[in-house]
Amino acid sequence: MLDRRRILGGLGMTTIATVMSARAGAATPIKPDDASALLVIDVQNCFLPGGSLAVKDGEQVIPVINRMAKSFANVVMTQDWHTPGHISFASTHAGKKPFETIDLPYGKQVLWPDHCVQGTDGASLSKDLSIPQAGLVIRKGFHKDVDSYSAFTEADGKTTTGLAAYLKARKVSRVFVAGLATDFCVAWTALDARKAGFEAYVVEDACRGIDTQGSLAKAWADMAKAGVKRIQSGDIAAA
Ligand code: VGL
Ligand code: ZN
Repeated sequence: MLDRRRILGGLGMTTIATVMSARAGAATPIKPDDASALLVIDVQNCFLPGGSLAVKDGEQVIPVINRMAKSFANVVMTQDWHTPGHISFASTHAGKKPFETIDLPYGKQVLWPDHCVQGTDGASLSKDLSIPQAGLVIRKGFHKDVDSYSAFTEADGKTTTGLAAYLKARKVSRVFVAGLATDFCVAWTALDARKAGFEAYVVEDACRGIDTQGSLAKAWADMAKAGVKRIQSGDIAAA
């Protein structure tokens, strides 16, 4: 027969407390409140199957995001929104191919296939998104000579999109980031959220990455270093 008192005595109080709090942590879902916002990044036709910059399995994020969004009163969506002949397009630079990089005044730029051109079907948000309460759609990347992966700040590192001020005016202090692509627009958004003083979570199963030249591993490492929390959609309390 097991002697419960002897087992507990052997473990010691600290061990028991640690085991219990670890269990409680795993079992306690995060409950989005009025100070929380979901940022749904670039779920646009160009990044979905058949699109010009299709992200592998990108469509799989949509049901996850739709489900998770029901738990959020505050939702902001973003839309990559480039001019024709945008500086981030390989086609703009003679002799350059997609996924090559060039040096621009603001830093290194990966060159992409033409994508998300203003007003085109490819730039439309997916018709399968179902987030009627979304309060703001923020467009980015519309300056011809500057890219903007981040929903907060353009790639020049200084031009703001206004998102931080909007969220602060709404008394939002923590953001949950989901969408496409993990290693570019999602990661840059989460990193800038930290720089702007927000608590930031990236919901891994609600994102998919492009992964070019080690970009996905680097993005997760940069995010960990910046204090971005990596969670799963199941960690958020269902509506
Ligand atoms: C994105 C590459 C170029 C993204 C946007 O949404 O992650 N990636 N433009
Ligand atoms: Zn883009």
